Amino acid sequence: MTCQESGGGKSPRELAKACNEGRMVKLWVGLLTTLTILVGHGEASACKPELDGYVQNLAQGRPTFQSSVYSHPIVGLASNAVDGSCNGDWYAKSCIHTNNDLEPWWYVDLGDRYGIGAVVMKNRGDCCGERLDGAQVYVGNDIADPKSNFYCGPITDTSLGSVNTISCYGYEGQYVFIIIPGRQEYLHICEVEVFGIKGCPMR
Ligand SMILES: [Ca+2]
Repeated sequence: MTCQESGGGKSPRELAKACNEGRMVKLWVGLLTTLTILVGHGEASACKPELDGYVQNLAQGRPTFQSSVYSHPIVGLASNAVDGSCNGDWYAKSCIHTNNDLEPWWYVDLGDRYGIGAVVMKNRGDCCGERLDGAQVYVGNDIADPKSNFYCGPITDTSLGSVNTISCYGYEGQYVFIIIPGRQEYLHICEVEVFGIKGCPMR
């Protein structure tokens, strides 16, 4: 239900209330579904295969960018994190990899503004999972200063092949950023899935 569809002679205040209530239900259904699904460490194509066909992964196939590309025969392009493969093996050529940058970053352009319920991240499974320690997820519309956007939360599980689900509480944005703040580090991620809805902004 959009703001317009929920009209019917309601005042702007009533409209906003109805819209937000409708969006809250949708967001919480999606979010709770995401959060309650068991974390998988396998090599399924989707990081959350149970969500296929239920909620759309907004990130898959969208334009992506990162602070640098690691020089290696296997090329860790930014797009590898939205290629639809959750394979955590670097040698499967489906992970991103930056250089040892100061505060390395990656982001995806969703093409439009969405209320983001959750971001799912697949860590590398064959090596070096601890490099994601302290990585942060942001959502918003400012690509010039990513850390000025809404801070969803940190990566908490850096074990090999881990799948982290970070809630963004329905905050609206076109871009989802992943940053390792405050140190020099390699950033590698094997897949990022973004779940949310389009509609009137919550914030
Ligand atoms: Ca991938």
